[in-house]
Amino acid sequence: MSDILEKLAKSVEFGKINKASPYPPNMKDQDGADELAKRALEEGVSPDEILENALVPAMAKVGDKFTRKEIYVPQMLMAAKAMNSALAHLKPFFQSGETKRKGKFIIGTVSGDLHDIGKNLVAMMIEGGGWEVIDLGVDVSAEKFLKALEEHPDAVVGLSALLTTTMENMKNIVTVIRGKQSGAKILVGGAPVTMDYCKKIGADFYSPDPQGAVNYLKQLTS
Ligand code: B1M
Repeated sequence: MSDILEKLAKSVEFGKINKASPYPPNMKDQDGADELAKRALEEGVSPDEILENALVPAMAKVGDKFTRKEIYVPQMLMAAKAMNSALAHLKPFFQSGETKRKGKFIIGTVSGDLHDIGKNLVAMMIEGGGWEVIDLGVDVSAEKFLKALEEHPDAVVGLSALLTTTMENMKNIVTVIRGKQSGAKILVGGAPVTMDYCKKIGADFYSPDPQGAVNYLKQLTS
């Protein structure tokens, strides 16, 4: 891995948001994820490379350390903030592309779940694929998804869940949507979700990553 990507990955892993941030104390006055992501792009590193070779593996390390109880929620939160400051620089690249909209896509993280980094990435890539994205945020109830769908009846719906507990809420959301809008297309994703689970709860498609979600939407319009 190049030096800059290595430094960027460390910034995310240890929650160093930007140079001004005093956290973590041993990285004081060093560039953080904000400056390093900007510089990597200026040096010609592609947004995909930054994401796949630095940001995503860094977050995986954070998760592993949390599992081993080497870090706790506050450190995980700082890592997420650092990741978001880097992602802000990548966003324009993922959103560029076609201006003519292919359709609408409603996305949200399901009720009880506050994780939004993966959901935001999916939203960015889908927007970059030419779709209008209606992002309902995190902790989104079945009623809120339904209301959005009533306002945008042709939209495809995307549900994200990161917890094994909140994944269960997907089932209720799919049932409520099917009860009122039986023809709606529902895509599900997030680390604990599988194709088997997707079938079990009656959703239409599961994608493990943003590209699979983009491909699914492409296939719907072709
Ligand atoms: Co949380 N957390 N967290 N957390 N957190 C996990 C998910 C966990 C696996 C960590 C661990 O134990 N190793 C664990 C879940 C265990 C489980 O249920 N099996 C966990 C836990 C336990 C918790 C709390 C319960 C901790 C506590 O309070 N004791 C708590 C729950 C809060 C809540 O939601 N109610 C909690 C809180 C938090 C923070 C708030 C501190 C923070 C989130 C900040 C934020 O999102 N703004 C956080 C973080 C950062 C993580 C980890 C470290 C990183 C998540 C992440 O952003 N990954 C995570 C461990 C891990 O993932 N390794 C962990 C990077 C992101 C790019 O990947 O989100 O998987 P991901 O998205 C991917 C794919 O899944 C897919 O595409 C994305 C890009 O490739 N995808 C879709 C996602 N949505 C999709 C939708 C689609 C298609 C694809 O279609 C619609």
